[in-house]
Amino acid sequence: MRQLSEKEILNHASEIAEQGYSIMEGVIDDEFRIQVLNELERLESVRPGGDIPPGPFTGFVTRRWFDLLNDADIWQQVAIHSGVMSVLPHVLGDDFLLSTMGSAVIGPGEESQMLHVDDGVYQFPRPHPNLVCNTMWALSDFTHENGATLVVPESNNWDHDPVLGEDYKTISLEMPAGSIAFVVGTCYHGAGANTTDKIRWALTINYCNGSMRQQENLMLGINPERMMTFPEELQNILGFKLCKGAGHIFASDPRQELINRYGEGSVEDEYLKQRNKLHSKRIKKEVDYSPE
Ligand SMILES: O=C(O)CCC(=O)C(=O)O
Repeated sequence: MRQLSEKEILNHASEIAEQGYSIMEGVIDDEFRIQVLNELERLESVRPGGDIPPGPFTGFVTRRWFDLLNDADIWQQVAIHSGVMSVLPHVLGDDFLLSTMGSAVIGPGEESQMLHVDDGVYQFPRPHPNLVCNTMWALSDFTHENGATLVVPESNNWDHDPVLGEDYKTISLEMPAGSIAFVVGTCYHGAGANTTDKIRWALTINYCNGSMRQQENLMLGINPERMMTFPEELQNILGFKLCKGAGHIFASDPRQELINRYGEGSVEDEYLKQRNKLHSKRIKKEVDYSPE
């Protein structure tokens, strides 16, 4: 992956602070991008249609796969993309965590998503420090027509969350395949409508301030023995280190106790053999992911 210069890192950080978003172009190598697309095709074959039932907020023809760190190893590399890892400390502080990883594969005919803020999940009054930063991975070109993410520039600096039914002036985050856009958790945004006959291929990889609860229950969802085989950088953002004293075991850094208990770990996890078989049961459950 292309390494960002210090100047680029600071530019992205200041754009995020000023306008709520910033686009990094040319940061996903083509080979890697194709591997991720192939992995999404594989997910379609084992968990067809995505991991959640169709719904007004998450979409009717949008495929969202979750719990990706229990799938192919490539997701471990996605989570610690070097450009993302170099900019996020300037947005969320040094102890930021991975919060949730998902796909956002928008099919033809999908309507635009309700504008929302990603840190709405915490219900904290604004203004507040940055709690969340999303990264939108363009695996295919993002255009206004195919549903590029819509943002309301500078809304990150407003003192309230979006009001339902209000008409906001949005722009489309148009970017070529291979780009990643940061969208800070206070910025009003949502997926655009896909009016084309082609799929918009994307990932949404979301990070949070180290003092916040992760949105996806990564520490319970992944077998600790399996986590021991992950790169250290990924272990850190899953919660293998302290954040200002929080997250300890025996009042110490948790990593040592995990090493004592699980050693080098193992990629074997018996449950993963049946996980995909439960897919159809899982998606029949009516889960409402819409913000309250
Ligand atoms: O897919 C997009 O462009 C935005 C996704 C998003 O904001 C969400 O799913 O919460």
